[in-house]
Amino acid sequence: MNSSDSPHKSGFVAVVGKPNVGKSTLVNAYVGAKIAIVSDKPQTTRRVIRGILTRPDAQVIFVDTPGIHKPLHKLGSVMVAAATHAVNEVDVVVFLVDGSRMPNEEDARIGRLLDERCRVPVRLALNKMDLLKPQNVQAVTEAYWALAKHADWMRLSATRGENLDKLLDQILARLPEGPELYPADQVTDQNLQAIAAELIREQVLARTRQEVPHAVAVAIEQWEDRRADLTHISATIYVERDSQKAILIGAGGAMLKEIGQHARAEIEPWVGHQVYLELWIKVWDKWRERENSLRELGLGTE
Ligand SMILES: Nc1nc2c(ncn2[C@@H]2O[C@H](COP(=O)(O)OP(=O)(O)OP(=O)(O)O)[C@@H](O)[C@H]2O)c(=O)[nH]1
Ligand SMILES: [Mg+2]
Repeated sequence: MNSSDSPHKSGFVAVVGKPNVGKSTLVNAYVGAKIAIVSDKPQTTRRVIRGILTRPDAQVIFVDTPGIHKPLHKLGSVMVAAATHAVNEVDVVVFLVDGSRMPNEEDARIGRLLDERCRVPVRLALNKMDLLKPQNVQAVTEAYWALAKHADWMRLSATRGENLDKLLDQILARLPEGPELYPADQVTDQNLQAIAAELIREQVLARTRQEVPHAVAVAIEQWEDRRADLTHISATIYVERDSQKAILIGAGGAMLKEIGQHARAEIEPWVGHQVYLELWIKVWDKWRERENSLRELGLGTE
């Protein structure tokens, strides 16, 4: 029920920016659940994912997007195209930047892209303010503001939850009146299998470096409710080379075991009961370069 007299609002908000600035962290914070995986590696998010915030007076559908970057392979091109497309499918765009450091050419390019292509209101959000040194506040703020002059701006910290309420107020001010578009208890548009695959990939990302995180994809092969309180999940982790497979297996299988244990603990609350997780690792040469492999892994253009 709406406690005030103001009309109920609903709409879509795309969060865009370069990789690793905290887009998924921000969406998760608003939704109150990990609907998008997070890592300290760039290009973690590969697909557009919706995260739904339902309150008595409004439903805000956040659209988390892959970081916009200069793509080096087919997967990268698909990711950037999806993010770019998202800015015109929404009511408001949040241009998220790493406000703890000065902008670079990637931020400037996204600023130009929004200027040229985006026809909806843009909110500039300077994330990671917890890392910003007081003496740099003015220079950093001015440098970003120069990239998005027409946008209202806000400094915030997605990890600490600082100023998220203020940014949300700015967003709500630009959302249209409208009814709930999703059931009030739904937090994302992804199905359980997609969430599970991502939670497995998150555990891989947390434990690998350099090229390995980028070379990993996860596919759910089997999902079987063996008892009312037990689901059996079998998943394949794809990598591009034998050397990467060896890293993921680890000495005596220790790495794979650790990935499985942590992923299972993350998946179980989503499933609502006990999960038996079986993981396989397969080499799929150059899967990121090919249209058919991307399609098969659910990363194609659709
Ligand atoms: N200190 C600090 N770290 C943050 C903040 N927000 C996000 N991070 C960290 O920044 C890193 C990247 O976060 P993500 O949410 O995965 O970034 P993203 O923009 O979704 O990245 P891509 O999906 O690769 O485009 C993670 O290590 C987060 O914990 C913040 O407000 N402060
Ligand atoms: Mg992300």
